[in-house]
Formats: sequence, C-alpha cells, structure tokens
Amino acid sequence: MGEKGQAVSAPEETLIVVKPDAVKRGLVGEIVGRFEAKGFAIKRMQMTTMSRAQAEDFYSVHRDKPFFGELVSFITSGPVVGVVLSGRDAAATVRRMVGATKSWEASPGTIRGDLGLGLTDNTIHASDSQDSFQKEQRAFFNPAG
Ligand code: 3AN
Repeated sequence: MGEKGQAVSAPEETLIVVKPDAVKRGLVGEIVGRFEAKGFAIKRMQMTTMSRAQAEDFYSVHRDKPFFGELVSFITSGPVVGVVLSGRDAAATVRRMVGATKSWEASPGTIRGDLGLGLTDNTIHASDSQDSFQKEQRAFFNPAG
C-alpha cells in the first residue's frame, strides 16, 4: 500500500507505434515527448517500414474487420516508430493519453484530439492490454521470416 492507502501498481510496459501520417508530419518528437513529460521511461525505440507480412501479423486481431486491408496498406506506407514505454499502469494510462479512435471526436488534450482528424491515419497505435503488448512487441521488433 502506498500513501493514503492506495494499492501501488508495479511499473508496467506497453508499446506505442507512431504511424506513417505522424512521422511524415514531423510529429515523432511531439508524441514521444508527451510520454516522457508524463513520466514514462523509454525502454526501446526503433524506426522501421513494416513489411506486409509483418503488418498482417501485428494487426492480426483485426483480420476479419472490413478495414483490415486499408489498415495494413496504411501502416506499411512509410516509416513508423515503435517505442516500448514503462511506467505505472502503462497500457491504460497511455491509451487515455492517446484518445478516441476517431481523431475528430477525440478529446482536446489527447494526442489524437490535438494532432489529427483521421481514422485509419490517426497518428498513433497503442497496445490495449498486456497480452496485446506481448504479441505486438514480438511482431514489431522480432518479425518472423
Ligand atoms: P485503437 O487504435 O483506438 O485501439 P482499434 O483497435 O479499434 O482502435 O482499431 C485499430 C485501428 O484500425 C485504428 N487505430 C484505426 O487506424 C483503424 N480503424 C478502426 N476502426 C476503423 C474503421 N471503421 N475504418 C477504418 N479504420 C479503422
């Protein structure tokens, strides 16, 4: 238990990927800087252009969605920057900072709310759970083949 009796959660890791639209617009520093300013530690960071097979693996939970083809085409369209962040309740906290999927509806103060208007091109991906983080981290940093 910590101050005022709240349970203290151990630092957790999560993955963000700065998407091709944000890299093209020169927003890597702005986006990564928000997480640094919040107090997250950068554990790993890599720029890459994902292959189609890598992107299909990375986004495999969306394989049956109607927008899967569009999503894979977009994420492979240019360089992206993957960052492993560590900090308290990382996955949930980072996703609150990222904001709603539809950028035009995302709250001001969030990354999507402040920096874009897109849906597929919504500036950033963030893992939504520890299971997703483990799977996406492997697909991003250690692609098969
Ligand atoms: P989030 O990134 O907010 O977790 P998800 O996991 O529902 O959103 O969707 C994954 C990605 O798929 C989104 N970041 C977005 O780029 C894209 N996407 C989600 N819904 C749609 C849609 N209806 N049409 C096109 N692309 C979509």
